[in-house]
Amino acid sequence: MTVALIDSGLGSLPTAARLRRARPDLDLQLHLDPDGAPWGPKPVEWTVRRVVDTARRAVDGGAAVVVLPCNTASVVALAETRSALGPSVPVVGTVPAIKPAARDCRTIAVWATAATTASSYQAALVQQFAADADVTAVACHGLADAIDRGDTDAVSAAILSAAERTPAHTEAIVLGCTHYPLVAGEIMASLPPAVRMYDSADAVAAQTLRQVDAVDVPPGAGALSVFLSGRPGSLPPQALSFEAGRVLAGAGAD
Ligand code: DGN
Repeated sequence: MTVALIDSGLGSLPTAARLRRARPDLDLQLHLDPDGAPWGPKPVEWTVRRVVDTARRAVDGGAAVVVLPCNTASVVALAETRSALGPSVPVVGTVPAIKPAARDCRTIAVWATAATTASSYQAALVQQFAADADVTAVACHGLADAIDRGDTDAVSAAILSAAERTPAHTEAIVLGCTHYPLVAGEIMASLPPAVRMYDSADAVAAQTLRQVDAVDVPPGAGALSVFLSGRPGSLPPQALSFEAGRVLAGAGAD
């Protein structure tokens, strides 16, 4: 039995790195969708179908716990994925880390895909946990896709554009897309040094480990299986490095 992580591309790597560190024996399935990525600009119904179909395949392939280490997939498809898989398969979702940021800071910018920043889910999180804070949503057009493609110029341009739309007095930035920790250094360099950064990978990994214990996933051999949509040539270039262990190390995960 395995734990399946489903994202459009490389966004599952920070969470996979933390799971690996905590439980090196766990067998992991990584599902990447180079044919369908990016999910952010897709119609909601399309993303729901894509995520639910992938989750069903993961369970058919032996997944005992399914993780959506992807804010976009979670805000649009978490409820549907849970109801499609039924109560015996826990599904762990991801939401922008607005709650911990609002505990520490009063002015917050949430960097995320357009689908996440426009979602009622994010609005509800702000209402629930950051009603007293000044929260700015910054849609980072093309950033997740540029990270998947390893296009460093497009990554820099998207970060610059987002930094320009981040208010000058911002105290905390929430990385509300799981791809963004992979370029955390460049994001931090684009902002004043005092800005604090929050992401969801620790919380998602911790919740996944609780579910692994709850359904009693037996120890595995630490195998890592990567499932890709489309043709083998559609593998994102960084995933090749990841298979050689370099992206996990380079991502630093913390
Ligand atoms: N990693 C996904 C997220 O957290 O929203 C990005 C999804 C996409 O394809 N843009």
